[in-house]
Amino acid sequence: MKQAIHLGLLPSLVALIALLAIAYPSDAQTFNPNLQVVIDDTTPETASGFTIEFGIPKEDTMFAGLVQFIPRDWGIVRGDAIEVGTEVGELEAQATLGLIGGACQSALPVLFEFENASLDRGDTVSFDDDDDNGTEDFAEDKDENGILDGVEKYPDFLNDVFEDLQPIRRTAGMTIVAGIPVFLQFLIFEPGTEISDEIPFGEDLGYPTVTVLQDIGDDEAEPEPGAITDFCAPLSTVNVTLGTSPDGQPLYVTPQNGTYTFTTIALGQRDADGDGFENSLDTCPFTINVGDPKVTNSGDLDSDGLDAACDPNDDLASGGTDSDEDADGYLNRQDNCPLEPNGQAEDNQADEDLDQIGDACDPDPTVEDGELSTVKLEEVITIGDGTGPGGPPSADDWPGIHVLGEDGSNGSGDDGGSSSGVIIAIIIAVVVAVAVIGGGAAMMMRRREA
Ligand SMILES: [Ca+2]
Ligand SMILES: [Ca+2]
Ligand SMILES: [Ca+2]
Ligand SMILES: [Ca+2]
Repeated sequence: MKQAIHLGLLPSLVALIALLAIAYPSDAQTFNPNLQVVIDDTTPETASGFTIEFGIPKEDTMFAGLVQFIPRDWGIVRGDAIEVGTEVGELEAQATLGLIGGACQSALPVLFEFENASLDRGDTVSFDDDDDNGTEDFAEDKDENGILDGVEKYPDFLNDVFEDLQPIRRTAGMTIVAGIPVFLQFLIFEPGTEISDEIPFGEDLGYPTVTVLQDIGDDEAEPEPGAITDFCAPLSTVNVTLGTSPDGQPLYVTPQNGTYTFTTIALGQRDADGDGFENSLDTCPFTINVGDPKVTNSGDLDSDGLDAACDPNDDLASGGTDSDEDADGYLNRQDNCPLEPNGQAEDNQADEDLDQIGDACDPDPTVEDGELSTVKLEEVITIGDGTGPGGPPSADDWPGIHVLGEDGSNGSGDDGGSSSGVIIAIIIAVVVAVAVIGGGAAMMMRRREA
């Protein structure tokens, strides 16, 4: 009965799809994120917070990486001068997800409340459930002091991802999405710290702030099949950073009278066939899609999540519907090779070049397919009347404030020989947690030994 109804609709659907195909030949890939920075109080040398809004419009590819820079003369109170567990801000996001193989169009609001987190790289906590009690160790509060262990201790994978780089501040928060603890961190490094080949980390840009979502970037992390099968644009985020803690301690201090630039460098995900759908979203990464994976049943007559452009059987009448075409445990929309078995029993979604196309179906697994679009966004902020020469706030007046080059931990110029031969996969700033839960959807850049 149900099938008969579907069949009746077939001719009109085919006609509609043909029309759409004519109207929209192949959309070129676009990546035009937007940025807005608002300072709470622009009085010079005053404890003040700021709000950063970042968004990606619906028609764009999702971002692969995001690093925000705080101007180098800004006053940043060091994380080790702020009590661990102190409330320091929050992030509100509206994410777009694909659930259980459906179109990527489900809006999900997410809220993270952030605390100042430990910088002690020698006192670590695991991102796995090492003690086998059913909860990942970072998401527990073993000493019951009200502070999450991932805040109180340094997640061990950060030492693998960033090697010997010591952040000057770490902000962390957890929220639960679909029953899964999702951990979001911001790590602030000294200006000039070289974190990725893909991003110009010029010292003049200021303090790089790297967003770390879950344990993306950890070579040891294993993807798992899950209910969240896609993570795509549109995305909107509002990140509120407090200037003063609830008990009155300054956290950020405005610089002297002058003008300053907040910079964001965002990388758009790769789209091998240039059809406007990034590889992670595109079930046919090398063929222009018939439909739009952000629209229900578009270009997918048998509704199995696999676009007609590469579905070996997109025909309802002959029973083509198969939400896991290669029967490897990953639904088509989540599978980085929907037509080649590469599930947990095989190579478990291995993707050596991190282009979101699995090794099992990547024509050259060591050469990335598609370009990373790079966008540099700048927002000029006026402090005071903006006529002064600028400069940092006085360290004498603001205890605990970071002074450039003073701690020598990882300042510019000393990182040339410091990294080992290990390839560092670094993160991505995915503001919303769910990408990783989507399994195999790790979005990352990597740093190679020079
Ligand atoms: Ca395609
Ligand atoms: Ca299909
Ligand atoms: Ca597969
Ligand atoms: Ca690949």
